[in-house]
Amino acid sequence: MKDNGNLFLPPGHSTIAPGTDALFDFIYYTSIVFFAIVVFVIVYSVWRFRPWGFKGYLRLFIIPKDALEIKVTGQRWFWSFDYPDGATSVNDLVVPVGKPVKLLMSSKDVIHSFFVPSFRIKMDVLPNRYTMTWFEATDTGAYDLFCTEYCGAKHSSMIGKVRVVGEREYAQWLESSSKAGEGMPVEDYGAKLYAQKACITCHSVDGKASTGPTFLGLFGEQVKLEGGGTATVDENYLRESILSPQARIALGYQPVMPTFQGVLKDKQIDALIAYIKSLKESGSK
Ligand code: HEC
Ligand SMILES: [Cu+2]
Repeated sequence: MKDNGNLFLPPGHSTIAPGTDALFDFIYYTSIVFFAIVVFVIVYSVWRFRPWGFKGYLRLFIIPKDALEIKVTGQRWFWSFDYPDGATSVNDLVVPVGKPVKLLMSSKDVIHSFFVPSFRIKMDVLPNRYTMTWFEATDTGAYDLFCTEYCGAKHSSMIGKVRVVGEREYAQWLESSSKAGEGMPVEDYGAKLYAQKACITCHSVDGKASTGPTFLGLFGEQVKLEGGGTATVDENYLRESILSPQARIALGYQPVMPTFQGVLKDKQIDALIAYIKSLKESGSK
C-alpha cells in the first residue's frame, strides 16, 4: 500500500490509513479555500471602505470647538455631572438640544463605562485619566444612561437619564440648579438631595437596613463601630460620615460608601444633616 504520509503524519502502514488521510486532505484543502476567500474579503473591504471607517473615526474623536463642556465623574455606584457655571447633578445629565456637548470623564475608583444607547456613544471612564466623548442630541426627551462595566457588584444600578431640553429650558435649569435650596425649608431640600444624590440607593428612611444603615432615628443614637467602640451620632459625626465614610465604619456594614467630598457643597451637606435629624422614630425621644 503506497502512502507517503504528509506534513502532519508519518507514512501510513495500515488498511485504515488511506481512508483517514483522504478525509483529512478533504477537510484541509476545503479549509484553505474558505480561509482564502475570507481573507480576500477582509483585505478588500479594509481597502475599499477605508474612507468610511476613517471618517467615522474622525467624527467620533474630533470634538467641535464650540462644544459645551460637562465634567462626568463615575464612582461606586453613581454618576455625577458638573456644569460650566457651578451647577451639579447626579445620575441625570441635562443638556440643550441641537448643541454639541463634550463630556470630560474620569472615575474616582474603578473603571466605569458611560453608555447612552440612543446616542450610540459608549466610553470607558478611568481613574487617574481623562477620557472624552461628545454628542449633539437631535431631539428633546429623556434617554437612558447606563454603566456597562459589569465587573463589580452594582455597576448595573448606575442608571440615569440624559434629559435633552430646549435652549431656554436648559438655561432655566442651570439657574435653578445653582440656586437650588433657596426659598425652601432646609429639611425639604435635604430630602430632595437624599433622592437626587443617590443616598436613597443605600439608605432607607423607614427603619429597614439596606446596603447602609437606615436614617430613621439615626440622629442622637449611639452607633457601634467596626473594630470596637461607639460613637454618638451628632452633626459632626454625620458630616464626617458623608465626607470621609471610611474614617469610622458602622458595625456590621461593608466600607462601600463613596466619599461625597467635592460632590456636595457645604450648603447641601447642611441640608442633608437637617433632613436626617428630622427623621425621628415616632414615640422616641
Ligand atoms: C453605595 C452605597 C451608599 C451610598 C450611595 C451612600 N451611603 Fe452612606 N453608608 C453606606 C454604608 C455601607 C454605610 C455603613 C458603613 C460606614 O459607616 O461607612 C454608610 C454610612 C453612612 C452614615 C453613618 C451611619 C452610621 O450609622 O454610622 C451616614 C450619616 C451616611 N452613610 C450618609 C449618607 C448620605 C447623606 C449619602 C448621600 C449623600 C450616602 N450616605 C450615600 C453606603 C452608602
Ligand atoms: Cu460603573
